[in-house]
Amino acid sequence: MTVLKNDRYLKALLREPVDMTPIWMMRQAGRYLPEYKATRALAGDFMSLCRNAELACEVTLQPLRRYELDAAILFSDILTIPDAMGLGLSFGAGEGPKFAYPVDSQRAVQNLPIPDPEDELQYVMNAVRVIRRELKGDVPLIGFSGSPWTLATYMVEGGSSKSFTKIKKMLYSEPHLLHQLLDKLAESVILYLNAQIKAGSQAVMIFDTWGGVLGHREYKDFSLQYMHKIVANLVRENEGRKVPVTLFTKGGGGWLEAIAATGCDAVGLDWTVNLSEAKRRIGNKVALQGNLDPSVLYASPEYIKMEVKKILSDFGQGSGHIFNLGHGIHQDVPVQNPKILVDAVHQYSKAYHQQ
Ligand code: 1CP
Repeated sequence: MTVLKNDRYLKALLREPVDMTPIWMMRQAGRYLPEYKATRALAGDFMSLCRNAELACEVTLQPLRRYELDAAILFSDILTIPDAMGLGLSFGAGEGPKFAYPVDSQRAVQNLPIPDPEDELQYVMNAVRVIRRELKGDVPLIGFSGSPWTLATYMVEGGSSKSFTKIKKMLYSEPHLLHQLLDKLAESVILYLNAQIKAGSQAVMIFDTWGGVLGHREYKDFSLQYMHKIVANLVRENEGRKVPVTLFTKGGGGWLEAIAATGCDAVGLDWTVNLSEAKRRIGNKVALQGNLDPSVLYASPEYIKMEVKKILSDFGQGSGHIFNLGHGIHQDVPVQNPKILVDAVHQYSKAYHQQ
């Protein structure tokens, strides 16, 4: 078993006792950090940064140098899989992702290959290996993937969307075709996450950023079912330790019981859910991750601390909580504010972990 200097995050995911509540921040490496902007400029475009293992490692470690975070997350993107399937991903300056060849027909779905993680996606595994080496056992490394549904939204819409009209049209007019696409994506995600675990990721997380735009029946059929299949097919142990799995559906507050029943170790929550209610509904089965509104990082130090106290008190005594934002950090938050957040979580949570 690799000895970790700080394994609070892994312990909390398995609801084992900890000295304080661990914290990391979704999208903790990114444009709110001046050093990130400098490294990204060095790499050129965003995908070149992801493809360069040394630079991807550098940006992964940047937030850990500033803040006492309890986990590192692989610097990459959820759209690496559709890119490896040949859809031609690009990020224009200051724009969201775009695909040159969106999935718009039966033929397009049939022609999609299932990427080999140690071939087309080897650059991701290389980044995992370099980051593990450079972390030197300080904190665990989180690997990740998008959920099949969330990946499909980008592939069918051709990029980001607000209304999701193309994929919803496919859902309601050609459901079998969408299921074929989701099946291929689930298979690809299983291979991808298992390869990340083999390469050294000590926990994995599935981002279902757009699950919340689905109707309640459609969520179970078109998103949750496929995440369930992924969870069931992951290699959940490596280096003599359990590899915990976190599922995060943004806007998934209505489905917490069903998400927890997939066999995952933790459920990620956005800020629309009260942690104490979530704990009452599912808290003894799985750990909970969340759930500060990322916009609180615009507030004063006093306000940030007050919000931390409320969330810690919502969860209450004992292990099983991983503090996080309810979604990714905003690009323009003052760089000193995450330090206030991280230190407050550690300081105020000690009282909840006295045995
Ligand atoms: O210009 C830049 O520097 C690119 C901005 C950027 C960054 C920093 C993108 C493009 N991706 C990333 C990194 C990233 N993406 C990480 C890195 C690790 C970390 O957390 O520090 C992770 C985990 C992601 C995951 C991701 N990408 C998600 C799921 C999580 C979430 O925030 O909802 C999604 C939806 C994406 C798509 C994506 N990639 C990039 C952008 C700007 C977007 C969002 C587009 C949209 O809003 O639809």
